[in-house]
Amino acid sequence: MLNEGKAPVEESEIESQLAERLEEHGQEHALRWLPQLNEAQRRHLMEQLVAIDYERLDEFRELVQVPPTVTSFLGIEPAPVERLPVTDGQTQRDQTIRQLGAQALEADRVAALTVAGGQGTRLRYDHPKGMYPVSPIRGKSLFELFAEQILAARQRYGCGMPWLIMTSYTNDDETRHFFSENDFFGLGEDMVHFFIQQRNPILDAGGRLLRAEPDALLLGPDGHGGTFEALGKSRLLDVLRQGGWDLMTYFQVDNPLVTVADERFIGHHLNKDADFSCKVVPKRDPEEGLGLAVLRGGRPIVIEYVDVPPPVAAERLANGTLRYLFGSIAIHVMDVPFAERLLGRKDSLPWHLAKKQYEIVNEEGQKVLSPKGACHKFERFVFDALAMADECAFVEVQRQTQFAPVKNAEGEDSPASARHFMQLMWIQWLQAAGADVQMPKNLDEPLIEISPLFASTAEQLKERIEPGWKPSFPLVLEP
Ligand code: UD2
Repeated sequence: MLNEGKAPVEESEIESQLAERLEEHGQEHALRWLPQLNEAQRRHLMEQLVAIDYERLDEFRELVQVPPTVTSFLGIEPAPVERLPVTDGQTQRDQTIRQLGAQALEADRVAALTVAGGQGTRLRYDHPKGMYPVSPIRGKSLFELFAEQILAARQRYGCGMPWLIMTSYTNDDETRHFFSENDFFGLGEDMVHFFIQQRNPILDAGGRLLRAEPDALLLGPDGHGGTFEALGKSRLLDVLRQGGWDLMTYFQVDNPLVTVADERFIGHHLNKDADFSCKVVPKRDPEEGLGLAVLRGGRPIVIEYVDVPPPVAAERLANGTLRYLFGSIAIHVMDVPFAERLLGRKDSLPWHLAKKQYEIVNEEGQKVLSPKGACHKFERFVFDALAMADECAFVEVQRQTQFAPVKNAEGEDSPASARHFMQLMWIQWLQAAGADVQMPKNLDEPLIEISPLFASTAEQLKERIEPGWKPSFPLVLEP
């Protein structure tokens, strides 16, 4: 929301207008910061203050003062989901639908989009999360694994598949450097497009601006829902349209199991003539941190888990299954024209407020830790776009072959658990392909790694190995 990148304004003009603007928007306290600074610092802070989108700041101040009401569950029901096929009839229908997806890939309609602007605080890794060396034997980074999937899709479908990567102000330089150091993993520099998400001021409980440094505002990325605005600003939607890519396959940087070119998922999206679709899995337990796939007033939406009252999340049907069973694993297909339509709407995505703790600069100019929950951060969620979609397909996928996010340093959803599930999946692929393999007792040791360039799915592995083959471990399959 800072108008960064705008033409510089004359300094005298800035000074004369700034005080007035700050007062008008309840931020006069910021004027007291300026005399404490040297000339260069003063200029830096003034530039940031001038660049604020004050209309949006007013919106945030209002949200701090009158927080949005708790999500009501009246009129909310579980959403219909395209389930995994079980019967022969369903499997046949699924095959036909997969064809639709394969045709779209062959027609070079699909671009990949990764959101990688998050701060990755929980992982305690001091670099962009995509650089994390996650694969069990080769130690390939998340970015490299995705790049190999894209290369594999290009080879398989004869398509161009560009890759759009959303970064943030804090990790953009390092991310770009990583790609250029690795020669863009063979994807071609011109087919990897980085775009930076916007950042918003973080406010105190009175709706007032805060500082992270004596001469810098406390700012935070605007959430993955910022994808649309950032795509618009970067003009990448034009690049997609001109190249004939009218579908985007969207995934988070934290999930090494994602299938980037998923024929079945893309097929369901097209079969339903959807604008925005969503992969879902049955929730592990009521507390699992997945947004719920529901209908509100008959329209599909995702409600973030923090907004679901625990008794609602825990409701069960007579047969014992959770009433709100399906959670979003944050993998989507969206139409490029839909993203363009969203950009044109003033009322696009709502803001969500998170109350957090940050290191801030106090009125005396000292760095202190704010009280817990005292800093108000504003984010948008990409799945809120569903409310503006005409059609949506919620598509069930198998958790263990699609979702093993790297979020925490240890325990559940950590690099160790992701490696465990990657190895589990590859062994199951081998078994499904007819290899003579027992499930090892311990999947926490490095045992197996299959490059996406060798096979990106179980079906592709089946094409590559002989039934009855007895591999020895550790096993690395790569081209
Ligand atoms: C997200 C979903 C949750 C579930 C889960 C699955 C939200 C609000 N919740 O939870 O419903 O699907 O994922 O793993 O999304 N990111 C940015 N810019 C930002 C913030 C995040 O690019 O400003 C990216 C981030 O790099 C990561 C992804 O978005 O790839 C998810 O962010 P998160 O870790 O904050 O989401 P989480 O785990 O709370």
